[in-house]
Amino acid sequence: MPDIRPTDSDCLVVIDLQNDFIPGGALAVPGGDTVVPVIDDLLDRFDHVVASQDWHPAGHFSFASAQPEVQPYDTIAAAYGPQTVWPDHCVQGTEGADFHPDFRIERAELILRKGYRREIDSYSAFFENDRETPTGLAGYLRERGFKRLFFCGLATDFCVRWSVEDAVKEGFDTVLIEDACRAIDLDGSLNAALAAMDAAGAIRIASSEIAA
Ligand code: VGL
Ligand code: ZN
Repeated sequence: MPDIRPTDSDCLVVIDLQNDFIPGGALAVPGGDTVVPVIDDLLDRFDHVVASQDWHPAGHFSFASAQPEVQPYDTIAAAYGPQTVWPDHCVQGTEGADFHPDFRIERAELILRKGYRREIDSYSAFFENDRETPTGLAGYLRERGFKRLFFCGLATDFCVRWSVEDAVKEGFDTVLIEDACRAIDLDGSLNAALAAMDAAGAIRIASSEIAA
């Protein structure tokens, strides 16, 4: 039964719904395309929407191609700790960095770009991977008066997970819309992500629980 009615203090946060994370893209998330219609439906149920956009300079240090002797999905030691290296993706200004053509980005009141510092990756939409450089999103959302954030998008086990955990830490009531996300799932990272989000205090719901 749909029992959640979004109000003016609720905001839908759409994480990285970009071409490179869709099958056919450079860092395809399996089934990533299937969330597009689910999220399209959600857009009509929220008065307020923000979107994040992964936005790397060419040669970003998180690209395997920028590191000697590593393959995509290996882990390297960054100055701030372990960092997975990825295929080149979401390079600023490229088609891969564009939003999926069926995502009505015009519904977003803010587009938050992240990952633009060459030496720091940023999974979370709130803090970069050094865990101390803020993106400014928490301040924006607080100033807008939002109390509860609903997360959807790609990928469940990386950018969605890290954003959800930071949202809880920043004091927001935090909800994961599980069927509006898909995971990369490296070595069990999806189950680890769900457990971590639960432990943090986020709640998980289905999109059908949100009233139209
Ligand atoms: C993401 C890996 C690298 C994501 C972004 O959006 O989950 N994952 N960059
Ligand atoms: Zn990235």
